[in-house]
Parts: sequence; C-alpha cells; structure tokens
Amino acid sequence: MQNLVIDAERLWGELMETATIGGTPKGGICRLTLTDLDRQVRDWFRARAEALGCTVTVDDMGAMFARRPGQRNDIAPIAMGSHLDTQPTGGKFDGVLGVLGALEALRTLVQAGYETFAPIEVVNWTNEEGSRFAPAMVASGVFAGAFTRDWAVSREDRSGVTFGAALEAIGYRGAEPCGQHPLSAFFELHIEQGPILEAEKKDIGIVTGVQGMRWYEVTVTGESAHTGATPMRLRKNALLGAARLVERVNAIAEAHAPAALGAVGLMEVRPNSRNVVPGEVFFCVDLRHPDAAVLDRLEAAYTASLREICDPLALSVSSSRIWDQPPVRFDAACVASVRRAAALSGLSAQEIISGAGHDAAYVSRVAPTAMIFVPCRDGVSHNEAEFTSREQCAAGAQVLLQAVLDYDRTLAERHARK
Ligand code: HGY
Ligand code: MN
Ligand code: MN
Repeated sequence: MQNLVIDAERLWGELMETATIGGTPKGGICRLTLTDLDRQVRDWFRARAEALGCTVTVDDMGAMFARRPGQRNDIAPIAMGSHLDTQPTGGKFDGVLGVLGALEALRTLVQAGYETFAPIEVVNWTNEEGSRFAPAMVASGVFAGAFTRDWAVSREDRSGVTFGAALEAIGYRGAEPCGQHPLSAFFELHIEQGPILEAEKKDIGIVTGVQGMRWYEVTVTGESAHTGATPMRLRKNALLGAARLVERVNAIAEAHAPAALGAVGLMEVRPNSRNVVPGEVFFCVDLRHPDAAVLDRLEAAYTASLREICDPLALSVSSSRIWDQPPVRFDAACVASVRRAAALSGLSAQEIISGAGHDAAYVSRVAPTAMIFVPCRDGVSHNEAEFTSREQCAAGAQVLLQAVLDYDRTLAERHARK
C-alpha cells in the first residue's frame, strides 16, 4: 500500500481556523450544539467535504455524512468522525480533532488518487456534548436505537427551546431518517481528555471500550424566606440540602475509588437572590464506572442519600435518571486495525478504556467500532486551556487513516472469499 501520509500543517491550520467559530478570549471555544455558531461550522465542514468531491447527506437528527465512493459502492461505507459542538468553555480539540482529522485522512486519499474498496464517510454527530440538550450523544444514540427520535427532538434546553426547534432553526434537519444509514465500520479519533497517555509517555491510545455513565436530574424544594428575618430553626433551605447532596455524591465516588467518578456540574438556585433563603435548587448528577454492577451500587447509595439528607431539613426531593449508557467493549477487528496502524506509523501505543463518553459508544451497537486517542496536555479537557500539539494531532490523524485503510483491506479480503 502506498505510504500515504496526512498533511500535519493543513490539519493544524483547519483546527485553528475552525477554532475561531465561537472562539473565546481565553483561547477556547463556546460553540453549543444547534446554535448559529454550530451552523457556521457545519457549513464550513460541508463546503470542505464537497470541495473534495464528497456528497454530503444529513439525517433528521442533523448528523452529517460526507461520502467518497470506493470500488464497491453497494457495500456500506467505512466511516470516521466525531462531533463539532463544544462545551460552553470547551477546548479547540474535543470532537473537532475527530472530524477534521477524518477530513484530512479523506483528503489524503483524494490527493493520492487512492481508491478504497468500500466507500469512505466522514461523520459529524449532533449534540455529542449534552451540554445544551441532555443527555449527551443524542444523535448517535438515536442512530443506534438507544433513544427514539421523538424523545430526542423533544429534549429542552434550560430556556425551554426544544432540540427539534433548534435543529430546524439552523436548517440542518435532513431528510434521511436517523439510523437508516448502514456502516461497515466506524473509527473515531479523539483526545484522551485524561492524564494516562501523557503520564505513560505514549503517542496513541488503542481504545478498547468506554466506561458506563449515568445522569440524574434532581430538584430539591424548600421554602423561600428572608435571610434576615427567618430564624435558622424555621428555615427550609433547599441550597443547604443540595450542598450536602453534592458532598455525598463526591463521598460515594471516593468510597469506590479509584475507578468510580461522581460530580455535579450544573446547578440552578432559585430565586438566586442575595437575601433570599433558596426555595428550590435544580442540579444534575453524573456517575461513572467501567463496571455496570458497581454503577448499580453507586446509584443505590446515591438514591438512599436523597431522603436521608433532605428529610431532616424539611425539604422534598425528586430525582430522575435521564441517561444510562452501559459500559462498551469495542469490536476486536477494529481494535486490531488501530493496533496495526499505530505500529505501521511507528508510534508508541497502549490499550485504554475511555472515561469520557463518545459517539463511538453508541455507534458500536450497530457497526463494528473502535477509537484512537491522542494525549492532551496535563490531561485537561472541557476547559479552554485544553491543548494537544500539532505533532500529536497529526499522529492521531495518521493512525486514523491507516486504521481505515487496514480495515478496508480486511473487508476486501472478506468479500474476495465469498
Ligand atoms: O459526557 C461526556 O463524557 C462527553 O463529553 N459527552
Ligand atoms: Mn468529545
Ligand atoms: Mn466533550
């Protein structure tokens, strides 16, 4: 196979160029899903893909598929991609590297005139982050049958706008029913978003799976009262209850250390006034673990804490689980392609389980899937300081290209034996 090498400068240039769409003064990106900024980067992606001769289709969850034909266009494509939406204080690389790295890999094939056996597609999944609309990975979840489309498009952001209305507003509700798009395989390049590869001094993470994760929406209700005139013993302080629950979520995760993870990242205090005892607090709990049985134990301990903490404070509390993504093991053949690609590229590599959720976790339910990680500085992500070097981005895209070509060859061999 020709020694096909991606263009590191071109990839870096596009990463920096798209980082200006929603760029923040601290050097990060705020490009929430289904906003006009998301539309702008989607338009950018479509234009670049079409300039490479790809046809771009969009499904009714807004997922974008840029397709390059192969020798056998009757065979489902090998896809690669990730997401272009970001956290409110996101970095330049989370998701974006996976889409632009895939675009650069495809561009390398086009420029070399290399014809693959199967068609190749680059995918941009809608709302991977789950920041504006919960839960995360909604479009890939519908694609994999984990959520119904009706449920997904009815999800509301914190100002009451539905996913469906926002998708319509940016003009990216496509015609193709989400999920009716067979794939031969899917590969996702992503930054690790943790400290392991950097600590182990490895260039590449051969991602063999994703840990399990669950989200819960909680409302603690007390009674708004005057902070200056209401005796402490008469207060029903919803924020006091919420604060104790936040502390307990942390303690439950620490009691199952080191693999368990727990946090509260979103909280709304009402009426949120300096001299009013909060009458109501809304927040979201995030629990994670690689083992579903331990996740069950974390959930049981969390659930038991709700009344234990709120009853003595004369507070009522409601909690609903809005997301349950079980642990995932990726396809052995796809993982083997990643392993061979890293070796062929002369890069150090180790196997790793992903702590963060990714679209690949859902896609793996309907197509053979694997992921490729590259390190990020100090393991920092979901932070404007997120950084992965030009060389590391290029290494990841190079392994992505070689993994897709490796899998394409195995597919051709499989079909030749029929
Ligand atoms: O929540 C996650 O792990 C991902 O960033 N959506
Ligand atoms: Mn991501
Ligand atoms: Mn993310």
